[in-house]
Amino acid sequence: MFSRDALAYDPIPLPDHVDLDDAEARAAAQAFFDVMAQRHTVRDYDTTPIPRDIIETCIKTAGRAPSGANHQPWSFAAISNPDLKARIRAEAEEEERRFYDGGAGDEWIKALEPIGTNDHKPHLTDAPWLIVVFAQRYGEFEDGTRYKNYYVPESVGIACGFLIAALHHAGLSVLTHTPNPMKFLKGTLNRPASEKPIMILAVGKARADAQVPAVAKIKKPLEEILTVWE
Ligand code: IYR
Repeated sequence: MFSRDALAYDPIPLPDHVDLDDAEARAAAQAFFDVMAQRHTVRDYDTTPIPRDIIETCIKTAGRAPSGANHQPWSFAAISNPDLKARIRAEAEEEERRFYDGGAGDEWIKALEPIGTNDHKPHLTDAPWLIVVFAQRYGEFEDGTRYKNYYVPESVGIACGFLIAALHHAGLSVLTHTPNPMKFLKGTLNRPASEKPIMILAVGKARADAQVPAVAKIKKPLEEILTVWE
């Protein structure tokens, strides 16, 4: 997407300038907190299809994340095809069996106990969409020569945050799933050598009888996550 010619700095006036007064900003901050505080990681999905355009708009939002040198080092695969979802589930479960059968080590398995996870991943076929996020370790010009990307994990992490927030805002539930290792996704989804799978998001509506682990409601209080110097 980048051309080697368009490298000059060309400042333009800030588009979409926002100027809220303090009261408006306070109300907006609180309203967004209230929305995001209702986000829960969900493993029990309703199989009802979700229209593709909603997923596309949320991925466009992810694409508005800031990134190192604006290189946007991410790509997304959105999968509703039942056969492909089944294949990804089978491959992920195979990795997870190894993980839970000892690959993870005792400390990791103990840390996961209150979350209640195991190698059974029905959400990967129940959820109407899987979104696989890839990081581009380097970019390529049209002639095939490579350019470096910068702050790739940070940039892709921010894009994932935007995506999860966008999906939640659209009334959809998400599970961030990271089979370990997940290299198989590269072959299954036919990605170029530059791309590394980062996570699978299972996306859809939570089932009416969906459950979450009680421990998920325990969030660190502000005093524990913030220090202020005024
Ligand atoms: N990938 C495994 C294990 C797992 C690891 C962490 I860290 C979690 O927060 C949850 C699960 C799995 O998906 O079961």
